[in-house]
Amino acid sequence: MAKRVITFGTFDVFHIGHINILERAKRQGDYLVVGVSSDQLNFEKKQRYPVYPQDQRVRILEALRFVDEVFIEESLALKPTYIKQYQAEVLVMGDDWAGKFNEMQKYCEVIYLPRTPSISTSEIIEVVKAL
Ligand code: C2G
Repeated sequence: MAKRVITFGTFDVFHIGHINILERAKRQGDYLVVGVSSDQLNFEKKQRYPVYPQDQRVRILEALRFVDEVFIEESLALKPTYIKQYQAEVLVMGDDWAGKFNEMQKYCEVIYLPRTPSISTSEIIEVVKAL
């Protein structure tokens, strides 16, 4: 049976760090499911709404050849539900989240991959604002 991998994120103002983590996440198995933070969840996490609305962030992710399925993540607390619903055997996150999802080891393997250095959505927003 295909090994299913799950990952989560906002993926706002899509950039090379997002490509790198998704490509490496896919290599942990055969089928990659991505949970995209809803606009509301992003507001709760970061006290601002994303630049790209959730429907556009979903469409960008769906267009990638190494992403097989995309859904909207409505709440951080629903991780166990999503892991079971999508039958994920592996959860992949960037290491800015290192240790934060160890509780999910009850449901699947949890892997933290190194972030791509020197790029983030927040930095891009600051650079563009300053132009
Ligand atoms: N990322 C990365 N390198 C970067 C920037 C981001 O590897 N330079 C990774 C993050 O570690 C994360 C993914 O890309 O695994 C998505 O990043 P964000 O959109 O910033 O995700 P975040 O808002 O942190 O949401 O339930 C968990 C959260 O929803 C994660």
